[in-house]
Amino acid sequence: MSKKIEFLDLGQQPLANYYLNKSQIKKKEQKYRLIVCFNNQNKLVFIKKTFSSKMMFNNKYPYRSSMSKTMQKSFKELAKQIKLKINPKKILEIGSNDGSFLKNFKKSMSIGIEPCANVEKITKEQNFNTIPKYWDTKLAKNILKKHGNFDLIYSANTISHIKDLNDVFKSIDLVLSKNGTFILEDPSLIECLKRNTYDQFYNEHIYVFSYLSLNNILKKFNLEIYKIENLDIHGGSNRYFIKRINNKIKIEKSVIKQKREETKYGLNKKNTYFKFTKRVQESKKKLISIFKYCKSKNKKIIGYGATAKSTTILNYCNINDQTIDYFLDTTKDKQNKYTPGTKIKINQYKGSIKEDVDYVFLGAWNFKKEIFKKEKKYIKAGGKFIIHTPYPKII
Ligand code: JHZ
Repeated sequence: MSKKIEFLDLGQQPLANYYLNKSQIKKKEQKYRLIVCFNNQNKLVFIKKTFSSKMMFNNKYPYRSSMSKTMQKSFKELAKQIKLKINPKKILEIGSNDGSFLKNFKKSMSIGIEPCANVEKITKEQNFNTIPKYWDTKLAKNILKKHGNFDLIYSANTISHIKDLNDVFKSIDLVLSKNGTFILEDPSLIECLKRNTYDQFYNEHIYVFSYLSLNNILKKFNLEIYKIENLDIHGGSNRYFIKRINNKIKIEKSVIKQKREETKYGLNKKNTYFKFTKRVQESKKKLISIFKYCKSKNKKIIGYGATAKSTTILNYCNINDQTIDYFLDTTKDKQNKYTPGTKIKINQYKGSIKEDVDYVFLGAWNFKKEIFKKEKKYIKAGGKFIIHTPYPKII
């Protein structure tokens, strides 16, 4: 019997990517209770309250995948691998954002689907073939009629954002060619639990997938995973290579390994999730005590990378503009706005941490390596960061 178990309550939260204008900060924001659940039948981990795609992904969407060198490099390397090992004739990308992946392929062979018209426009302006629509069976049927099947479909950080997974995979089944590959990339549940990154949960991340849960869903559509790459991207992601069950490609060892690891860790058991909840509650206490300690010493704290993820942390731990003076961020559409719920100003990042600050809260902790490389001068001068994963500390 299907059973949904609520295991984590992250409190009242605003919509993660809803950065506020100055005129909006005095107004009441829409909030919801962020509760995370586990389905002990199909092993899916998901958030209880969801919002429509239209509400989350529209022509005001601020996220750009091109804002990090790490992402650009990852897309470039994947494109190289695809050309070498799969050599597709036609590529479809679901959730193409600002074209960071597509730009590695010939314009004539690729199509990008991106429902956020303001972001889609960026890729279209570079003469890529992009469609500003949501991925569903209606669109899949139209694409099939107009362009035929695709031998490669790629989707990074998008499928976990779509509520109706049955419709998602039905649509994939419609357009994927007989021997085609669907590459799906999303944050990894086991890494989220190991690293205590509860901030992977927010309104856009409806699901955080494991191999165990994905495989259960894919079976219904005669699809299966034949290879898995564990990536460090976004704090630990998995890249799943998916094929039709009757396609004879060998299932690689990486799949067996992932299954073994997830089972050993207990991703199929509810107790694992309740243990995680305890760690998250401890993490909250510790992070609050670090901020309190810094403030008691009259230290200046700023934030670095106003991420969607940090919306969860800041609101769950009640950290607002009384604690963090402002955030620095490279994204134009976030600058001069305020963080959702906690109303911390976001300033333009000007090439390095130039300000006289004592501590920098790392909102974009998933790009720690890239950021530390950039901020050598600040670190050399004794500058410190506050980070919440795997446990809150000053580094
Ligand atoms: P980043 C978004 O989440 C939303 P976020 C979405 N739901 C998702 O799944 C992931 O992306 C993929 C800034 N930055 O990538 C840029 C600097 O300022 O962790 C971004 O605003 N300086 C679709 O928002 C933010 O940090 C830098 O040097 O959690 C990073 O956001 C770097 C590297 C980034 O995703």
